[in-house]
Amino acid sequence: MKVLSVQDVSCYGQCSLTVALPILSSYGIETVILPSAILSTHTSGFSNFTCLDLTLEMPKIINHWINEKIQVDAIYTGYIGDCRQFDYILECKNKLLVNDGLFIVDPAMADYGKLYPALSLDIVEGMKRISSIADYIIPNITEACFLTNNEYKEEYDEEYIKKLVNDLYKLGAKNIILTGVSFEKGKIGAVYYNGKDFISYFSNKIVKSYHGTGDIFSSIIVANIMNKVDIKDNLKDAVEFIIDCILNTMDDENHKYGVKFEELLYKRMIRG
Ligand code: PXL
Repeated sequence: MKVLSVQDVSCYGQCSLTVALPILSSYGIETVILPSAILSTHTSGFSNFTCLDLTLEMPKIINHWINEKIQVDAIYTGYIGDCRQFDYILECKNKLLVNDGLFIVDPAMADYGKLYPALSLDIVEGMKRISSIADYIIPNITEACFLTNNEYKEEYDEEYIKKLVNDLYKLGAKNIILTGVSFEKGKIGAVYYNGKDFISYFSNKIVKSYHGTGDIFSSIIVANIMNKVDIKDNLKDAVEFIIDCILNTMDDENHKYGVKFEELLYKRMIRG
């Protein structure tokens, strides 16, 4: 089983490809990567980060793979810093994905009501384009609002969340997993919608947030989809793992840029 992941390499900072690779591997999935850029760190909470954009390398890599007749069972996209790359993502979908392959989009572009610092609104248009033809999308509430032109709210009810997932469904995405949802004080989780079933999983909220947890969440969701895990168990696995990661990190004052997920993956592996 092969998954092609298209997102950046943030060399330091535990997000995007440096979390997708180990997590997908630990779930037994061969991971092919198309790096969109190489950054010294991620862009939230670090200043003066370097960034080498890899847009011009993308067609060369894709053409080589086409010549080698390389095919993948799914494409999983994340943070994209340059809107020219959406055409290359679509080329991957058209030329590298097996016939019944899955196209999975994490429109990683925003949180807490705002776009990430290095991004502009043309990225939102590109994310709309690829989300509209996705088999699965995995946005947080802010990203869902950007994709559907809904107002971002910190306080909301179930109707608001149902409208968001329904608007995402109307946009064209076949399966929606909305993250960071909370209907009750002290609880947080994720909801799933496919045009008919509305499924959710909630756990105890820890009042601390870390960068990169969205990427860890999506990587687990993708890995479980590939392993044909039932959606309710999939939501539970991803939500509980993120909570464990935060608990495992929050006492370490020197570790603020991401979560310490590696020790937990290792513990899962030795427990079998
Ligand atoms: O985790 C999302 C992400 C990925 N890659 C880079 C980022 C961010 C969020 O800010 O800056 C480079």
